[in-house]
Amino acid sequence: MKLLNKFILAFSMALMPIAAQAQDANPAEAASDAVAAGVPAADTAPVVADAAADGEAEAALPEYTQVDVTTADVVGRPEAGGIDFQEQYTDNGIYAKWINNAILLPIIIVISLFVLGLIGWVIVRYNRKANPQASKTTHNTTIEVIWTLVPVLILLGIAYPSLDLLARQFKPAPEGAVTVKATGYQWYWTYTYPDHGGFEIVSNMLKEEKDAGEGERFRTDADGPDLMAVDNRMVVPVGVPIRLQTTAADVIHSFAVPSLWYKLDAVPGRLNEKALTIKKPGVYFGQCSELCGARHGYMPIAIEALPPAQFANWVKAKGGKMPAEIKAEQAAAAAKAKADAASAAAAASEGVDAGAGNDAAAEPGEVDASDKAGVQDAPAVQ
Ligand SMILES: [Cu+2]
Repeated sequence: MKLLNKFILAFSMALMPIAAQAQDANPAEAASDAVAAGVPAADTAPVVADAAADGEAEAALPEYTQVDVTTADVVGRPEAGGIDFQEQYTDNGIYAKWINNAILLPIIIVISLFVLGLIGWVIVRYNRKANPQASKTTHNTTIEVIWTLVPVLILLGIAYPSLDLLARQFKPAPEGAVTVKATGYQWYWTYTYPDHGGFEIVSNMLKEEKDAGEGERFRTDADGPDLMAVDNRMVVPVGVPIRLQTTAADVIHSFAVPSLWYKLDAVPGRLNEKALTIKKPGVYFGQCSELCGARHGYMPIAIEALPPAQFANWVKAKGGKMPAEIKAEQAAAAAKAKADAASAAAAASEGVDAGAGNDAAAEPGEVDASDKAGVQDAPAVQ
């Protein structure tokens, strides 16, 4: 039953990617609308990374500096001569790599060797010289049942984990996940942080020293490998769910970071979204993976995953605010607005005559009825 449910879920999601991924064009706007509509700020403001906003942790940290990839643990980057998937740093990535290495590769190898063996056997045993009198046999029920059933079982064995993986990848980010919006441009990325005051990071590939102009910043080994290092990395907290959204401003790009098992098209006019939680601090490199024009190969992605307290430090350095601060400000503003409204109402009621008391006692339904009557009367007067 659980299997059947997963099948149905995965198939229906695979068939309806547009519906599954359609999002509010601007989540920040939606959030502020909700606040304006009187929804308590706590319901809309993300809270997961709040721990990071604690004053003591922040104060103890030095000013943010970009992680040096020559001294930090090297994670999330391609290796020379590598043939396997990159080491994975998300749950889905680890699961997917396990499916490949523990299920798909053994099945592929066994089937290939089996078919190779059959071909070899036929070549040696049944060539014209070794077997001059060919058999006239055309049917063998047992073999036919086996060669139908065995492939069906193999396919089912592959289908279960792969549909399971598909369903896991479609799982939306939990409430309170940190939202980051990556926008593809010809040919660079920008990263917006709607939960942290909506500031934006522009991320360009770093030039090599020989190509850089006078006084221009160029790549060093501390920034990352050639063609992968960027001037401003996308910084996110480690171990915290991230709602990573992609869109584009001009043509279709694709946001792909192999070691995070993340690849999602960035389509103009559409907001795609996929959740991820990075398991280890470090710098993760990726590239645009949709042919997007002349410099498609020169718009790399570099994600820096920091412990939450350091992430808060970075947010502060970029002029942003942590959700807890924003929530506190919104609560203060709402309280002030309420107090203002109350004092205004008090001032207004002082000027109202004694008859107002009767109106206030009327049932809401009666008020409506009299209002409607008033509206209907109006055209008759004209
Ligand atoms: Cu691109």
